[in-house]
Amino acid sequence: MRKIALITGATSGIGKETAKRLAKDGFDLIVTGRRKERLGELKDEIIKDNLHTDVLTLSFDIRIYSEVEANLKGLSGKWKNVDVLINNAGLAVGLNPIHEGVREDWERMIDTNIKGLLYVTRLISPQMVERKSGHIINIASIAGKEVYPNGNVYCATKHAVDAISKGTRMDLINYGIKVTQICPGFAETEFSLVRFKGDKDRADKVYDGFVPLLAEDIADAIAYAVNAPDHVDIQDMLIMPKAQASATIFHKE
Ligand code: NDP
Ligand code: 8X3
Repeated sequence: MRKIALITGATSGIGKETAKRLAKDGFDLIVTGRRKERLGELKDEIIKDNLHTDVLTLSFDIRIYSEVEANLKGLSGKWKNVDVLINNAGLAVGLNPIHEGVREDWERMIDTNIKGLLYVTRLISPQMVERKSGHIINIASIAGKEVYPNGNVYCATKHAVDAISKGTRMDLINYGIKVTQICPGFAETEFSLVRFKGDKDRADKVYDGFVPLLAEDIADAIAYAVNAPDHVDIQDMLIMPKAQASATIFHKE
């Protein structure tokens, strides 16, 4: 039987490339995000390249529990049994010192990166527990390993993901469920455009002078963890561009 992967935040970047990659690896897919049109385009693209792939698109805001619940509790038929959950939806908004922080930015990050991830995990994990099988992959960050200047609240949300990944692994170990955390360094996606609220010049400058990761590089890592033998759990992967040594140390040409 074909396995099912649910990927949050599949309208762009890492989530989108992961959907395309897992379709090639034989998964049927549930892809989510707010931008409905993009989900439709992704579905068309995947089906065009992988005729046998079944794709379900669900458009909702991960911050709003009632929307998450309506979409995920309503899953029916084969879609109820998600084999792999990839908690990828997330964002940074702003890059300010704490005393100049914008409350709405903090709330967007906390509500998306922590609460949204928890909502989805809470709704999807019980059927994994019941079936004693499943794999949860959380996309954290180098920002969940280190704190950098002005990263305060974003780093806090990714440190929270780190704690949630460890706690989830402990809580689900007796049910045969694997938990993987993937921690990328700088990857060129829409991440910086979102962080700098649509300021493309500022976003592009982030990647000046070095070769950043591509979304495909992280999709490859996710596929490696997903396709590992049953007895192997890839628990935590830190993946950086060659030119990045830490959250703040880069070799730029
Ligand atoms: P993108 O901005 O390209 O993609 C983010 C995805 O998250 C989009 O599909 C977006 O969908 C979704 N999303 C954001 N907010 C919501 C929401 N409220 N409800 C539903 N979906 C939402 O960035 P990346 O691909 O880079 O980011 C993916 C993950 O990787 C994030 O968790 C990020 O923190 C993490 N990461 C990224 C790094 C990087 O350098 N790029 C490095 C380390 C970690 P939509 O807007 O359609 O809702
Ligand atoms: C995204 C990478 O270093 O901007 O999580 O936080 S960083």
